[in-house]
Amino acid sequence: MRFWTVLACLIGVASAVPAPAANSSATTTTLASTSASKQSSCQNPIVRKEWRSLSITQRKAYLSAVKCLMRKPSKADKTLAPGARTRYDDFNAVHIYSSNGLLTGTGGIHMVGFFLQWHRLFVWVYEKALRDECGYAGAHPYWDWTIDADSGVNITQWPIYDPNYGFGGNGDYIANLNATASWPIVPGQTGGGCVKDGPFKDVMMNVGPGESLTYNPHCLHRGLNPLTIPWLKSERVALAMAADTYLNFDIAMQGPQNLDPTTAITLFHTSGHYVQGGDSTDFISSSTEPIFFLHHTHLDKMYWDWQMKNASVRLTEIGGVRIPFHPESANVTLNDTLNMQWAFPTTKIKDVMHIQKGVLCYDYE
Ligand SMILES: [Cu+2]
Repeated sequence: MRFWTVLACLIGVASAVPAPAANSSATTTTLASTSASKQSSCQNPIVRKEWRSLSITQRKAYLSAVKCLMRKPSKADKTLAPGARTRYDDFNAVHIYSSNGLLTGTGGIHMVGFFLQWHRLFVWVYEKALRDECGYAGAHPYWDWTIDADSGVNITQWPIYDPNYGFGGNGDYIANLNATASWPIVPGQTGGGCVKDGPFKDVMMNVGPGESLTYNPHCLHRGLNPLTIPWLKSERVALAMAADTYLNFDIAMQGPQNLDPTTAITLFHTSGHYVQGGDSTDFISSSTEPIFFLHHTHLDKMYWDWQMKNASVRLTEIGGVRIPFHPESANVTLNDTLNMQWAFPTTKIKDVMHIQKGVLCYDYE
């Protein structure tokens, strides 16, 4: 019920709240141009592959690099993220910190025109940490959930949830999730408790739930949700890929500005989070779930594929609101900036529009 109330409230007050001239993500620093000019040429882009195209050895190497981030000490700005203890917490905290403002409709990185570009850069920075700090030699994998959704295979048997070669499966069944969860629970979750097997069974997440950045060690919660599967089928992606403008593509990915809670689950950005259930359903701290990064890499691949269908237009096409649920707020431009807080220099949107130019250097298989 809270989602309904919160969303109804923020839509209700939308027109009464003056849109700030620029939000925190529109702050420029000279670091941005420094980092952009550093990578002026991209000769050997690393190639991102679908999770099951990785060999078992490569999957294990990826998973142990993620666990390495969960052991390495935090480098986060402790005034902003006092609860962060590990490098994984740092990334979770960047997402939590940057998501602030969604519930009040005052800012953040969701339901805004730069949602896709912010998450594109975020995955890049995470991929860099896996490679530079944890010895991962590969590119970041993506999870194409359409393969699983189209297959008809029982969700508990999906390779991504494999206990030995994947992220592990469901959490313990919790009867009354609504009473304890940090985010309103959509129907259909089959678990909700701590993950019981796989590499993340005993890990501790120290920030979240919701907007909390204080020290709060907790397990990774999951509740696999088969009711999300119809929204993850390839026919849904095909509809998005047929979008004629950036705005329509963006709406197909994350929803319209008058997003209704009952339709949120029918949009595959949301359903790709909700299918894991548990922490993944938390709009603010969904990054507690390590699959977050494979889901968002998949969204980025779709965005790239869509851009390449009409590159001369779509490599510079941008738009959408700067402030969530504020249709009257200024439109996003290529000179607006993406703020990764302490994790990466502030970067202009135009420097992440091409995945082999500006600050980025990767490709998709
Ligand atoms: Cu996000």
